[in-house]
Amino acid sequence: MAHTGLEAWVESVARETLPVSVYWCDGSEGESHQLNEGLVRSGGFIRLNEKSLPNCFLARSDPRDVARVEEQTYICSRSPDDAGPSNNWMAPDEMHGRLAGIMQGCMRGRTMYVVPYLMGPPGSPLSKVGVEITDSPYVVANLRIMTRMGRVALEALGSNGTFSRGVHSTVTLDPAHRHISHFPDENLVISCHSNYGGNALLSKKCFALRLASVLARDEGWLAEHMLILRLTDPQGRRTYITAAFPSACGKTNLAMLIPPPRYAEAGWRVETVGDDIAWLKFGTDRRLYAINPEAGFFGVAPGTSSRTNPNALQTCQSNTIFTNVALRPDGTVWWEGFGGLPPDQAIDWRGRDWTPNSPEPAAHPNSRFTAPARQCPSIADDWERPEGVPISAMIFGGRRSSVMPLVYEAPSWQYGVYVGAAMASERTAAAAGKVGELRHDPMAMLPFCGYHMGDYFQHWLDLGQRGGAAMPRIFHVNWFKKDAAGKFFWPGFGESLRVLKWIADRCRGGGAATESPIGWLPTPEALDTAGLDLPPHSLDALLQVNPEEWIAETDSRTAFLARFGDKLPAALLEENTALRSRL
Ligand code: GTP
Ligand code: SPV
Ligand code: MN
Repeated sequence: MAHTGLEAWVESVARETLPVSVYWCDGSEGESHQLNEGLVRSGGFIRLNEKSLPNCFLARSDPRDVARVEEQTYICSRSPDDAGPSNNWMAPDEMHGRLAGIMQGCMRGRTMYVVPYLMGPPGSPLSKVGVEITDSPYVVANLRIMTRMGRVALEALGSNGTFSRGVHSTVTLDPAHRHISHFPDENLVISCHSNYGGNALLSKKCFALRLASVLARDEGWLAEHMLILRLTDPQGRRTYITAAFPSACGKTNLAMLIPPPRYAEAGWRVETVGDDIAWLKFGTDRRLYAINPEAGFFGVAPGTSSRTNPNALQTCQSNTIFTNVALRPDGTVWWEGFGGLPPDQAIDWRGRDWTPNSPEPAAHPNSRFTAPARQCPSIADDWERPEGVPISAMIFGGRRSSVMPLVYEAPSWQYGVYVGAAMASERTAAAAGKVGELRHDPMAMLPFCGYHMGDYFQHWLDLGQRGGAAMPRIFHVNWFKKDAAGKFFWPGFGESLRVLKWIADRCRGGGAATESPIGWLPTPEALDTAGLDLPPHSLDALLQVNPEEWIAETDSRTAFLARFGDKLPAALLEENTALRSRL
């Protein structure tokens, strides 16, 4: 049965954008094949080596269109007070007016694709439908991997279901006219002049985080920038953990962690439920249950190797789109941190000849792979469980070369919310801006919260009231502390299982800990370092809480939290003041 609201909207967008044709995606294999063939013919895709990388393609973006653009991302809620100080705001009417000038006739000579997609497992009460209209076949090919696309979504929608709307056009890719505009009151996103993941795959950050966070506030749940993993101990006991790290700070890697051999032999296992976004709702037992709304991974390529993340590498051996990586003469791909020797020659992400002597990296630092989650060797067998998985621990963390210890635990939900609100991390290449600069990024949601973050913190506190003792425990981790020579103290990757083990122990009432002004730290004995070969004093440095540094940290938090004005929950300021006096 047709959905008249959907059809009317599609017609109205076509009347405005004037495409030569309108194509409704059904999500079938045949359709995907035709789309990819078309992209190869037009030069949008380069087919990779059919033997070693079957059905894989390389795409090169416009060199000015390689990351999210936070300066050109807008939350157009009714009042600026609804968007809050961390978002760019424009009045909805004004933005609609501005966009009308851009979108009028923008699809002339192009096909307009209508892409219905389902976020979340089929049949899940937590799942939601979105429809993206786009003139980019690259976007359609990516959405087919990242979401459950086509017929399955229309079936979930029925003839009168509600859906989130997205309109996307590459127009001319002119950076000066780029707009990623969200209209929370209309459940609508309009995105123009970019073809990059987070700006153009509107299912992901635009719907599943920015618009969904508003729905979550209104409906009493959470839409978060979090991985979801399942940790199994040698007794077969499962602990489900979420972790919120800012972009390019290790979510995909932690979600696909392979335990060090000694642990693997003992029976420890990490399995992947999601690597970027979690939707969390209360179950009837008052626990929080999480689903991964996505069906694929849009992962950072550089640094992904058979040493650091073999699961990710195996996931992208077939049916994968690589964007802005380097091409080897044999039709395979390469990037910095691939492992082994660099190729003698390659074509870089901009299509230029490259050798190891070239001054610039061969792959863009934010180059990505788009791969189906079901191909991941570590995918959990319950990753599509309609009810979601029950969460025992939530981890916050970021890139901090100093101050932050390897791990600590918040003694209460309220303090944990404060820990998340006070998070900061060094900037990465995932968004345009200066890499390395320290910035506050509450809950790793600064670029993704679709409403006033003061209200967002209060929402977190309210959920804690509702869940009471059944709420997950909250932890903070930092894999990125550096020594005086600039080397990471912590080996990270698989070895971080040692930290997950302590976290799981804590959730079961075990795991030795010492009280510190900032929260519970593992005792040096509780954190197993056997076989790690850490230089002397590294563990001390990793677990150190330096009062002078921390006093400066609390002062920077005071200044940051003040930005949220009257809407900042008093409890968070009180936690900050109390921490400062404990120090
Ligand atoms: P988004 O997809 O942007 O949200 O990123 P993400 O949080 O999933 O980050 P990802 O796991 O892709 O890691 C980004 C970069 O950090 C990669 O280059 C990794 O190699 C590196 N990285 C991840 N985990 C660790 C770690 O434990 N230690 C160190 N030193 N680097 C890490
Ligand atoms: C991120 O930047 O956090 C990503 C990539 O996961 S994007 O989808 O572009 O936002
Ligand atoms: Mn992300």
